[in-house]
Amino acid sequence: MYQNNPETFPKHFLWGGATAANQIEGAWNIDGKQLSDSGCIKGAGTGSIADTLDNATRQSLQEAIDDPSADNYPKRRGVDFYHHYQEDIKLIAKMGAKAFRISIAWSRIFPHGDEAQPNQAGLDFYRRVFQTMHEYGIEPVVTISHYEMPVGLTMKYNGWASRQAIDDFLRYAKTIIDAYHSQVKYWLTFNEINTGLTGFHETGATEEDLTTEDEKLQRRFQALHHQFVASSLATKYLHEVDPTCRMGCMLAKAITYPATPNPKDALAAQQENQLTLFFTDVQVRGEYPNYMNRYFADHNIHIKMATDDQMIIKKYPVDFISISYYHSDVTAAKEGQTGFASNCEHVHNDYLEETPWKWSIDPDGLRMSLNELWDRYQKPIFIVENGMGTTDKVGADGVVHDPYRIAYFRSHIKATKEAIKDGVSVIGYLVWAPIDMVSNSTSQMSKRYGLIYIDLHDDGSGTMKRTPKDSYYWFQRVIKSNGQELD
Ligand code: BGP
Repeated sequence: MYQNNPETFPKHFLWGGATAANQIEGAWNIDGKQLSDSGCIKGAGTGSIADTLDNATRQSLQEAIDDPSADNYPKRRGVDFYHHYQEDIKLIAKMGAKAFRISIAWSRIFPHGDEAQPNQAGLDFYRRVFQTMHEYGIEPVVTISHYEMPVGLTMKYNGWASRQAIDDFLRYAKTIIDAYHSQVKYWLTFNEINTGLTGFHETGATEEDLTTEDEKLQRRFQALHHQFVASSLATKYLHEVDPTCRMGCMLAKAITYPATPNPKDALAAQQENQLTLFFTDVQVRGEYPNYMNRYFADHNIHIKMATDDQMIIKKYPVDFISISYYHSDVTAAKEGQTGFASNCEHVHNDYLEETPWKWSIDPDGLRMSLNELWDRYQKPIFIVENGMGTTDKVGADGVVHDPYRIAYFRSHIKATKEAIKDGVSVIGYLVWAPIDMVSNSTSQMSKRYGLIYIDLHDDGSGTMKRTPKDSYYWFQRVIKSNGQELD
């Protein structure tokens, strides 16, 4: 039967903001916490993920473990949310947020990852954080693993490359589900799980002992397989403990366009898109898709699976899909090369503007991504990250005037509204980020995303004072009008 699509955002739409423990908390060695992988990554300056996060080695990690200061490791410092959480949540509440996404630092709960008992001080911290959110009527959204695992587990058995990580993760996941299921209804297992395709940063497994690209891919896909199983088992447990809770997967959704109408470019783009959708195919449909058999054969990848793994993945898929969306990509087929998704290279999109960090700005890509995911799975979609990282200047009046950020959000919220009119079920939109924080990929403070400015700089100087930017007041109006007032 035909029926009209909704004209606008649904009534209980989850407007709000998102963060990650390793980028905001600081307090890296306080109240029993030990280091996580992310606390062992140096600042990259203007570098890229490849220069920093994915090139960690056992030696670089050991040097970091032996270094007792936060000077070279900005994620140890964060923006001291650990001591500012009440003030930050109050400001986020005043903005009108209905939902606030944080992640739990695994190493605050199980400091080295293999303890038999959790760290009570860590558990108490998040209980207080969720309590504060509820006092302001804010719905917590929790990522169980956001780009970090206790570095102890990387050193002990090379992170997710080892099957042992499934058991250690489950002990941690069950502990926090037991502790918070009455406070937290929306859970996500692994942040941007598809970034595990580039290695250490997401898998916690170093690769210095490997030489060829295919050997590295073998390790990454094995690690990701362990995460798929762990994610399904965590979903199973969540539903057993509390059927009112919902588990989501989390995908870094970047749509890839072909560079030209040449079918070779279109094929390259299709394969790149499949490499992203593979993750939701597994986590939502519960099956490894056939096209990946081809990819695994082309790259000589053999994933070791235990007898029940495929059954577990099939039986316990996620309840909803969550995505981050920042930009789109363009791909061109490379002359003379064959092999699934190794025959292409990224090229510039001349139709789009970019941020100073060269991320394209493409709201239509968000609308297409939402349609694509809805068509493929018919599961509710939660946008749990969208935003613009750029430099900000504090004005003479002490406030950041950021029309560029407002323009970015406006265009992406409009695109979301269009997708809803297209018939897509979108349940929420969280900005990245309500507060400034240390950048994930470059560890800079100067790459700012926040609607609230934090006076902290790349060299660690600053008062940590929090001040709303113009975008904060703009978003306040957006939320108040449930997305009607966007100008
Ligand atoms: C996503 C991550 C976040 C976040 C954001 C912005 O990939 O989930 O952790 O930081 O991107 O990225 P960046 O800080 O690298 O600019």
